[in-house]
Amino acid sequence: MKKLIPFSKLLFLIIALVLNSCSSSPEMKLSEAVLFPKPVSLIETNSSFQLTDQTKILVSNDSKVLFKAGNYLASLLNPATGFNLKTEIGSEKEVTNNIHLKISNLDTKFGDEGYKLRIDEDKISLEANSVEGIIRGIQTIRQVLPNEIEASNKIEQSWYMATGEIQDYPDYKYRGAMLDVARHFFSVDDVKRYIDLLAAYKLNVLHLHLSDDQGWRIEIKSWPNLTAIGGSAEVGGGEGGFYTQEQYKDIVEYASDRYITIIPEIDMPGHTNAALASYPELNCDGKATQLYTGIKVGFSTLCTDKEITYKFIDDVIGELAAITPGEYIHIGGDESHVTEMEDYIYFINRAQKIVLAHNKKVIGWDEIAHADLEENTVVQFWAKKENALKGIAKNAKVIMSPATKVYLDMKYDSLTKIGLSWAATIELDSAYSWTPETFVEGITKKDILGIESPLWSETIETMDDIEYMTFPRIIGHSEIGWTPAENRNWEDYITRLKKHRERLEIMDINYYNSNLLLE
Ligand code: TNX
Repeated sequence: MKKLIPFSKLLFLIIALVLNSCSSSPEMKLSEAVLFPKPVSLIETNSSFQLTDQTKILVSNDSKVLFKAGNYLASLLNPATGFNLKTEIGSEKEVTNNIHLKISNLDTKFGDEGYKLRIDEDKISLEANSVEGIIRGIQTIRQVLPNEIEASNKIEQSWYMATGEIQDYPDYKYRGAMLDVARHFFSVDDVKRYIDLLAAYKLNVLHLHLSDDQGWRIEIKSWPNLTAIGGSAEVGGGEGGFYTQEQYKDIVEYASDRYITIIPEIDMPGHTNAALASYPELNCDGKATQLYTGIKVGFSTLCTDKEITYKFIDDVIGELAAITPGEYIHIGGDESHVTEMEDYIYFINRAQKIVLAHNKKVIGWDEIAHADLEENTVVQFWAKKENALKGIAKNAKVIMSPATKVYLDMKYDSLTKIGLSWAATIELDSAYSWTPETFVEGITKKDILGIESPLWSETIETMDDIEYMTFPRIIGHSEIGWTPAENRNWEDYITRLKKHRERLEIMDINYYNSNLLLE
């Protein structure tokens, strides 16, 4: 007969096992955390830290911005954990079980956005040269936690993080996305959600394309018809809309709390039908145009030889500069097919001077390289490499937005229901497999400010559409901007992205479920 273990002994054994598993830290591997963008270096120490309702977020001095960063971290952790984590001022030595955020003097290679994240069994320390780096590191803390941390409602589970150390800093200092709110208008809440999604992948710029042929989307108090008339249309005949200056400031502040800079664009001298329909005097023939709801490009132009045009630009840029803390204003300059080259150059030269007079620097699409470029003017490469090279020859830095790789409005393949395909269809592998500093012969790393992924909205009508075209391609773009080329490869990327799908689902992102994710 088999010898049975007495019930009391068995009970004791079970209790001992349970107690043991509670008190000691389970072994976990930091290298198994799915991190986007991939960090520069990672060392694992094979244990774990447990986030509990007793964990404190500590900031070492009473810097207001650091305290705010602590509250931002708490706001990311509290919904799913159901905890009520708070930021406190104190030293990490006082207590265990804390997440300590600290400004320190890291090596210059960390710059403003780099960070050092050390996860031990009993505490976490996140250090950076500036709060910007703390905000970037907070995104890594998020990703080291279980996927469920992204849930908007409380989930009953333990919150372990693998221990180790991550040292991380970006390859390029400008890592942006652009949203076209002119062809279709998107609400303040949609823009805020977009900002949150960009922040999670350490992007630091949101360029808002605020005017085009189909709509004018920002209140300009000295030219009220821009929004009263020009704001009332959009592609397909919808009602359009615009941001009041107060709403715009709210967006700017929301972005700035996540250390994302808003770069506003007023496209000129082409792509201006909404303005031309609002004010007859901006037209060479003195007659207002009709509002436009189609998707053709290149048919409109401001009248470049009327003085009122420059008064108009000065007023618009003046009001916009006053509510834009970022250093850049984007003046468009693309596809001005009905402006004579001579007039175009004259116009772009004057427009740059106006922006400078309002203490901002200029960004323009690559065509502006035909003009004389002011010191610090940046050329955004999207189509013609000759233009980008011309800009570089004139001492400009370049933002890399090659339409064939980063245009988020391009279809994934011929079956994609929304989007365009004039430049290419862009599957996940194509979007990921390129390198800014080798993409165009003659454009080298020192010429490049960074990369930006534009989402044009001719066919994009809802937040679901925005998410579908943006995700997951932008995750790849974020990695191209952050992670040095020698640390990136497609196989490793797609393997991590497959594992990341569950998190995208919990984040409720309407992403494109490519066949490449299913194999
Ligand atoms: C070209 S990219 C444009 C936009 C369109 C886009 C559609 C650029 C500077 N101009 O006006 O929306 O193609 O993909």
